[in-house]
Amino acid sequence: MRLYLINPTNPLVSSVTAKESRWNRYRVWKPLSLMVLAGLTPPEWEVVIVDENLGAPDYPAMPRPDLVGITAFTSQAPRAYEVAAYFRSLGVPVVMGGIHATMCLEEVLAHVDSVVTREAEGIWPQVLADTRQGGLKRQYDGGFARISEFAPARHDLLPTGYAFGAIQTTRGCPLNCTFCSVTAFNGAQYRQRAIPDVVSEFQAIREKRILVVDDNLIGTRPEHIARAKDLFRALAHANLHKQWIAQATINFADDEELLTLAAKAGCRGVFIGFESPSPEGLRELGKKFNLLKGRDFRASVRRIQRHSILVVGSFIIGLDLDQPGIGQRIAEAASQYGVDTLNTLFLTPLPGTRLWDQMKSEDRIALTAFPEDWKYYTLTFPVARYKHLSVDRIIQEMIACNRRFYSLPRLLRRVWGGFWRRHHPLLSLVGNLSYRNNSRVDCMTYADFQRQWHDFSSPNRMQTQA
Ligand code: B12
Ligand code: SF4
Repeated sequence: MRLYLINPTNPLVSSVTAKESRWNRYRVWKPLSLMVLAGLTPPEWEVVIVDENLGAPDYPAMPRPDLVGITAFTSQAPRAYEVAAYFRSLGVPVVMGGIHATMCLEEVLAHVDSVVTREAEGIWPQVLADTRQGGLKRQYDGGFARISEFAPARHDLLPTGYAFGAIQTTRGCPLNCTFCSVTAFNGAQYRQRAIPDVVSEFQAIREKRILVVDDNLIGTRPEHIARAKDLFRALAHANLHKQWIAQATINFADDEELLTLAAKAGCRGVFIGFESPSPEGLRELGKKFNLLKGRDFRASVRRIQRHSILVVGSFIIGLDLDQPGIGQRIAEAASQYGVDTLNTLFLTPLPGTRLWDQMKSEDRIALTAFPEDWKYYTLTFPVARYKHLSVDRIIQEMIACNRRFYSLPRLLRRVWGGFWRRHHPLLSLVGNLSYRNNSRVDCMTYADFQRQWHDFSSPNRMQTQA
């Protein structure tokens, strides 16, 4: 039995990044979901993982599979449906799973033979058994997996050449920010894998650098932090010589022992969502966790950096309270906090989020010709109608934000500061140049997007309910 597991590209993202940027963002990260599915697949199946971010293969030249499994974030859905249509035209059954399939079940069912909602661990062997017996069902629900019983991902199935390997150590987030899909998709309960399993999977990863994909590696409660410390101790003890980056909330900075252990375990960078420069903005986004009284973001960032851990700060433009000038304000706030690199995104209603429900009820979702328009749901296009910012204005704000933060004098000052404080100046330089370059490529993409904007708003364009 032959199984193809496919990560579809987003042509919009990859056509820009592959052709014009040396730092193709989506080539560096491995599709962990498919490696996990492969790990859950019994040995009688021959598994091939296809990551279209490396270039779509010549499918007709490949041997005919018995089953195709496709994963997709929302922004990948249009291409996912093209791939599904091709294999279905050959009579090969196609099953789709992942976040988009879960949040837009009806739409996805119209394009594939079978859909697996939520997490696959508990149900994938059943899907494969049903396929073998010719009884594939239209719909399966995996629910929330018992994370303590994870099978290790198949890290051997993708070619080398990615900048980062990938691993997951926890799932779920209790915070449920308005714009984020994680609580709706993975649940509010923070679930942690057994530490020895994580260490041995770390060991199995060939890449020297690893992305820990957890939405919040350290969690929010004292027992989560205690577990994170145990994990870091175990990783340091195993002496793996791996460097890794992760996502965490700002409380990462609050515990010196945690930071020391993280650095010893190989942590080199952390991605932190600051989201908005103002407390009102944080309240609007439901990110109350960042509102802790007396929090000094600059001091917190410095404490992390003192352990030679770089900080990537993430912000969002397009909140209801954001007025013209917000781009500059974000750049200033990020500089003031002292983050090493800044990643600013447009507020985007993703299906299944609280923000989606709110904007939908207020008729503020602008790009609604689905599934085609999903390709713009990358958080790098303004797909909604924002309260105080027209489409041209919000794009200007984004450009102003990046121009200011990544201006050469600021960039050099940051990198020099890092050099002085000895926290990985080379990494900081590469990160800054990469973001600076990407933001220039984005300007060209915005120009195309703006040219097409009047078509987007045309009443003749098909409106499809998600
Ligand atoms: C790592 C990550 C990335 C990596 C992706 C690497 C890769 N190629 O997979 C990078 C950094 C590239 C990335 C990019 C983006 N990401 Co991202 N990312 C994540 C993150 C943090 C973890 C995903 C992960 O690897 N999980 C571990 C695996 C094991 O879990 P999983 O993918 O959910 O897979 C399980 C199930 O879903 C299911 N499953 C999945 N696929 C399939 C397929 C089949 C056939 C079956 C049966 C089951 C199945 O089985 C798996 C095991 O249970 C998630 C947050 C999250 N918790 O999901 C956000 C998340 C997926 N990203 C998100 C977004 C918005 C993006 C971007 C669009 C925007 C951005 N700038 O971040 C871009 C995508 C651009 C594009 N290509 O179009 C959103 C997606 C929401 C949505 N509705 O699409 C999420 C949920 C975060 C959020 N805040 O809401 N991301
Ligand atoms: S943005 Fe981060 S903290 Fe907020 S719900 Fe998503 S994963 Fe949790």
